Amino acid sequence: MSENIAVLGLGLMGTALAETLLAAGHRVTVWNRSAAKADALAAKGAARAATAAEAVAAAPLAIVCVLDYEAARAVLDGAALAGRTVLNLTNGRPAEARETGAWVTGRGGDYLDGGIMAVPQMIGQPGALILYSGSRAAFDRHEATLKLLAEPRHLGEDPGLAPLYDLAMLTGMYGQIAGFLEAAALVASEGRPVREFTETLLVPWMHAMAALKPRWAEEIEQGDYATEVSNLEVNRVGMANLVTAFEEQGVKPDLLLPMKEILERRVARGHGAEGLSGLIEELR
Ligand code: FVH
Repeated sequence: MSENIAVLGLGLMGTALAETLLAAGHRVTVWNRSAAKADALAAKGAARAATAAEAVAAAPLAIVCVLDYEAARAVLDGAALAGRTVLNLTNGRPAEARETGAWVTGRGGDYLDGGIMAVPQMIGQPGALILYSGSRAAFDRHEATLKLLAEPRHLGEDPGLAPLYDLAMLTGMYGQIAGFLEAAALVASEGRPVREFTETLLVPWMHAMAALKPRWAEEIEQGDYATEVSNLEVNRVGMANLVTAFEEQGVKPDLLLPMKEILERRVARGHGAEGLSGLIEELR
C-alpha cells in the first residue's frame, strides 16, 4: 500500500533513502536546505516541499538524515510534530538521541532513532542493516516501509540504544581497519604483494579471530578472564617484539602502540596470567 513519507535532508544518504521509497511506489515529499538537491528526485516523481515544516506536515512519517543532530534540530524546529513520527537517521551520540527524543515527544510526536549500517549504494539491497530505538509502536506501524530501506532491527524503547550500538559497531570496524593497515604496511615494507597477502592469509585469519569474540564477550560479562592459552604476559612480549620489528622494517607502529601500552599496564598491575579479554578492565 502506498504511503506518504517525508524525507528531509537530501545528501548522499537522504537521496538514496528517498529514491528507494519512490521506487517502491510510495508518495515521497522531499526537502533539502539547498533546494537544487531535490531536482533529480522531483523528476522521478517526488513532491517538493518549500520548507521543512511543509514536508513534515505532508506525511505521518518524517525521515530526517542530515549532517549532525544540531542540523536535525534546526530542520525540525518550527515544524508541527504532534501526531507525526520523526525518524532521525542522522549519525549521533546516545545523549543526543535521548535529548532529541524527549524534545520530539514533548511536542506530541513519536520518536525513532536509527543507526545506518550501510553506505548509500547499499540502501534497499541485501546486506544493509538499520538499527532502531525509540517508540516500539511507531516502529511496528512503519515496519513494512522500513524493510524497504534495509533489514530493520529494533533494540528497545530508549532512543539512545541505536546510536550506542551504531558507535560500537563503528568502533569494531575502525579497530579492524587499524589492524589491516598496519599488517599491509609491514608486508609492503619488503615489496611483497599486499593484495595476495590480504586475500589468502589475512582475511581468513581475521575471520578465525573474529569467531572467538563471543567467547571473550562471555568472559567479559562474567568478569572471569582466566585463560589456558596465550596469556597477557605472553602477549606483552609478543607485542614488544612486533613493535621492534616494525621499527626495523621502517614502518610506524602508531596504531598498535595504544594496545601495547594497555597490555603493559595490565601486566604491571599483576594480571599477566589473564587472557586478552581482561584488557577491558583498563578501559573502564
Ligand atoms: N554516507 C554514508 O556512507 C553514511 C552511512 C552511515 C550514516 N551516515 C550518516 O548519514 C547522515 C547524512 O550523511 P550523507 O552521506 O547524506 O551526508 P552529505 O551527503 O554530506 O549530506 C549532508 C546533508 O545534511 C544537510 N545539512 C548539513 N547541515 C545542515 C543544516 N545546518 N541545516 C540543514 N541541513 C543541513 C545537507 O544540506 P545541504 O548542504 O545540501 O544544504 C545535506 O542534505 C550523516 O549523519 C552521516 O554520518 C552516512
